[in-house]
Amino acid sequence: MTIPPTRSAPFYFTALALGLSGACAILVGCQQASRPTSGKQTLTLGAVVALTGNASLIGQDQRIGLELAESEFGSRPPALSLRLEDGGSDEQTATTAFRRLLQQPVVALIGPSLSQQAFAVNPIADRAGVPVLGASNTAIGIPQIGPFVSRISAPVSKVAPLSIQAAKRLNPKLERVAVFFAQDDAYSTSETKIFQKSIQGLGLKLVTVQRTSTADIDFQKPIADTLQTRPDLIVISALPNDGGNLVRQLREMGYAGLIAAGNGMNSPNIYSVCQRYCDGLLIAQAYSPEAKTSVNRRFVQLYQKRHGDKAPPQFTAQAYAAMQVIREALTRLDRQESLRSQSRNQALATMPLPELRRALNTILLQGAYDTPLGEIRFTPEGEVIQKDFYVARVKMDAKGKTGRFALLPNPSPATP
Ligand code: 1QQ
Repeated sequence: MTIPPTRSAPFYFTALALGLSGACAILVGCQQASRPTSGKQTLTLGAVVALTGNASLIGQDQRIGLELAESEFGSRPPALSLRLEDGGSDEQTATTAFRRLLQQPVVALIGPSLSQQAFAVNPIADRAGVPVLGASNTAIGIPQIGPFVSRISAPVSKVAPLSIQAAKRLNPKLERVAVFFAQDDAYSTSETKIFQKSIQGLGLKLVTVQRTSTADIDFQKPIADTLQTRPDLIVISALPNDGGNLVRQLREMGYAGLIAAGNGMNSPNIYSVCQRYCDGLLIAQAYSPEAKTSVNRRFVQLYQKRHGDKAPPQFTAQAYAAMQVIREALTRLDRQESLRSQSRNQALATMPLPELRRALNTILLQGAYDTPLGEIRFTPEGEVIQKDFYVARVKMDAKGKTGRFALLPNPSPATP
């Protein structure tokens, strides 16, 4: 089974018109009024990922993970079909996508790709009582948006310090650190605080902090200013296009020291932006393709069947894990409801949708999940609890066309 391609607006409005008797301007309100059930044996899960704009290089990885998860888990009872919407890379496009999906009888939502978008759109789903599971939102404060918001993407506080520690191990003489961050992006502003805290915590000297924008493509001036401060490490929090261009221009302008990038550049799709200059980048990871669990082996096998012998990227694994978590929570809920109602099937299909969403949110946060990311649990607030993190160093091929995220030896344990 494949994910239906991103649908155009007319598709959703037609589906909506066919699926509902009577026009409801805000469907969520109608659902609460009439308490409809999902009505079908197949439940619907919505997902909003960046398929256009700056973050689309990340969204492409996420889409693959969702497609693999749907083919692996979609048809297991209770069957789950995925509606994927392009959330773009800005708040407005994500809002439109969320509103479209909330007009469907979705049991939950995955996404949107960016924290910047999540802070804008997750409150809409939260108010409607629809669970939202973030698959790539890492800024501090995401689970605190509301009781229906959780995430499987580990926060910057757990992941970002690891690449600074790795840089220090690679160059023990490291002293002077320059920081760049995109000041108009919530993840970047959140991550840079953690980076700066770890830089100072390790006794390193913060020689300059440069504020950029996710829309920037030319960094000559901030780079020239930075090089005068003679850094031995440059640390970047930005999205793939601006971050990739920054890395390329740093090298073109003669910087030869270490570069650590944050989660915004955590995709092999950056190769087309920074090309051979991506080589050597340090990026901490919330996923290891090398993890020896049977769940991860199965995931890697599914990925490689479609994508050759490449290693699946972190965002693909997180998107897959997000759908797996929702799938398993629904299965547990189905079992619980079947026992309670003593009916063998359709227990969830006959449940009023608002109740189903509420029960799903509750049971989802209570479970433990054996995913390709390792064992995942949640705090009652919806923050992910994950054990293992890693640091990769990008190795480009001689032509600078392709490369790989090579995990550094001695994976670092999570900071407490
Ligand atoms: C966030 C992120 C992005 C860089 C991933 C898509 O971590 O916005 O929270």
